[in-house]
Amino acid sequence: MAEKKKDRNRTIDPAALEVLARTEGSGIESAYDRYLNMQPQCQYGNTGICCTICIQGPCRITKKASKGICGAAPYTIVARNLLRHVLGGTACHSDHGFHITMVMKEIADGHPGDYSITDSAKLKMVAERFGFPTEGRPEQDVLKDVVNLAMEEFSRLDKKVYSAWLEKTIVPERLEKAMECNIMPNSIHKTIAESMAQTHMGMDADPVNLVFQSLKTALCDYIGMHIATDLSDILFGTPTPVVSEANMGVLEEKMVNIALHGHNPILSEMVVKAARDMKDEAIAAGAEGIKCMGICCTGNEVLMRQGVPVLTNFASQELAIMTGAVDVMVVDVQCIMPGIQTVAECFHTKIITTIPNAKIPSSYYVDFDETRAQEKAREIVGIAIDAYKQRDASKVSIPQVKHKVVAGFSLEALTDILAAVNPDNPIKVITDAIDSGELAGVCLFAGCNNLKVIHDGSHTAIAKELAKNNVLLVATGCAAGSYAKLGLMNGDAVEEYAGEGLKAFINRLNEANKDKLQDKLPLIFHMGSCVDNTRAYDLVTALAQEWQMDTPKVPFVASAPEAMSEKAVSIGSWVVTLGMPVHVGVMPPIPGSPLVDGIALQIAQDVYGGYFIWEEDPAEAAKKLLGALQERTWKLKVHKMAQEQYETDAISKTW
Ligand code: NFS
Ligand code: SF4
Repeated sequence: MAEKKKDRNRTIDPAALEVLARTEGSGIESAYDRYLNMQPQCQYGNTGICCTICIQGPCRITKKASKGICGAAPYTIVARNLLRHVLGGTACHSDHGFHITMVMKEIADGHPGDYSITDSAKLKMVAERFGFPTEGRPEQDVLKDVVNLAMEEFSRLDKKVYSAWLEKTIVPERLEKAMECNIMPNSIHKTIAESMAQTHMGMDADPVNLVFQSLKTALCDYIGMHIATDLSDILFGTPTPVVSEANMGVLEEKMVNIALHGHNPILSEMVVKAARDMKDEAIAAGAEGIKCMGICCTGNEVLMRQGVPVLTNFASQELAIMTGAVDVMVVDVQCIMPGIQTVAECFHTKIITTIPNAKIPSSYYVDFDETRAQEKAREIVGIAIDAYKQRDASKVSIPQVKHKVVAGFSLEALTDILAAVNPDNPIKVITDAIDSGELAGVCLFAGCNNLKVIHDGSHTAIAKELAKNNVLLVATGCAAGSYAKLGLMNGDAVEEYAGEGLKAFINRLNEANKDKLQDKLPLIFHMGSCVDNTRAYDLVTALAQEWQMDTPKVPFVASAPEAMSEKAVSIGSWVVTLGMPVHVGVMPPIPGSPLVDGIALQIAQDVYGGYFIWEEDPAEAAKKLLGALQERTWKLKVHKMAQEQYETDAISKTW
């Protein structure tokens, strides 16, 4: 490990490697250089036993100082830091959901601006989920009901009323569990405030209490994300299969290249539209046209709905600029390295920030006012066309690396594909394949890049091993970005990497859908951005409903091989709470307290059925994920046999 950390080429992405090789010694710095400069990283911080909650600190736990100045024990410090991480993630996802809710409110109030309802069927589905009448009512009235409920999900103060978005999207046993443990949230903003207070100096010192509050906060993360996905679908359409391309080879020398980076489709959808409308202006400037391409989750959003190609994922965002071919990188919120501005200054690239709480010094700032969305998007595209004229051809070097991507698998789209095999009960196509042993279960790959491990390396190694062992694979976020870039999201990858069972399963779907699909189904199904992890969890819920059991029995695992952000911590925490084993491929700052570590690894399983697996080695991680699936498929078989033999109705509730 120590040797590896001296190597600047911490990636397996051939496009990233090419850019790194070309810029070696140029003085243009990226995260790959700064990671090396940062070594060795502080072991107190790494294990979670550093506290900076008050300014008597920093307090670090050593042999000589076994407690903080206030007397906080390591378990308090670790648990409190964990809750702060979950809080950061929850606040970010929820703010994203809230932003979309506010745009929807304008539509409901009759001030749609440049936005409109695209997916009436999804609006109906979401409204009916909450019992709002839809038949014969104007769409705007139905939307008003949904938006008012969404707003309450953020702001409700009544202690006796609980989150409807959570209650109505999980199985009843999970709801019971959340109520029983007193972690069922009333609303997002109330819980965030509660947790912030709970982590102040001299507040909660009880690690178990802090961990439960982390889970309650994480459930708010789920609610905020689910709202974000549902409302984005209503606004921009529920994704259906699309064919596109990924990696830096999507940049084109003769086009105005616009990189869309961040998370919220409210902005990126508008820029894509403006770019389509302004082709003539680009031609007048000497280009052949305008090409939009995505980075991180806003890239996933516009890939899923518009087929916009993927430029790169989190760790290599600065390297994309180093190709010299990006004219504008327009960003909204989250996962935007401030380092992009410094790199852009070595080229003609303009960085455009757009959101009041996510600015970068020296960048262009275009205040993205949703009431003038198209006008603002056109302003951004205009800056890109101007920048194109200043492009220095001698600095342009585009790695010729790209792969075909088949994406767009919302749960609705997946259900539609399954329905071609079993129109009466589509989800049974998956449960039957697991029951028969054709599939070994389902794995969701999620999460970021983290240069503590080799960029894209853990993602791909684990996925290939699971595919070989017939696990059905779905992905979101920058994990999906890795697979798209490296050619694992197309039909060829099925031929190359799928085990016999998985291959037979996917080919059966291909065959049944051959008149409908533009291309063959991929090895790994792209379910969207990080907020769309709720799509993957809705799949868990659908499987549990079909088997008529609680989620901890479903042979489903999640893996974040290269987790980095606070959002990854909050997602991992709700996935565990909702019953799934979650592998994390980068050690989180927890082992400084064996007590909190034990809760995450073991006690969580006793209480919730879900638990964490920390494993940095990809081969070991694959074994552990397969083991977790095997345990569940084996138990499922035993329960089913007992059920048939003794004619009991439901599968027992315990796991
Ligand atoms: Ni998710 Fe998406 Fe990527 Fe990680 Fe960041 S972009 S919200 S946090 S780095 S996967
Ligand atoms: Fe130190 Fe306690 Fe302050 Fe933390 S809260 S910095 S442990 S004195």
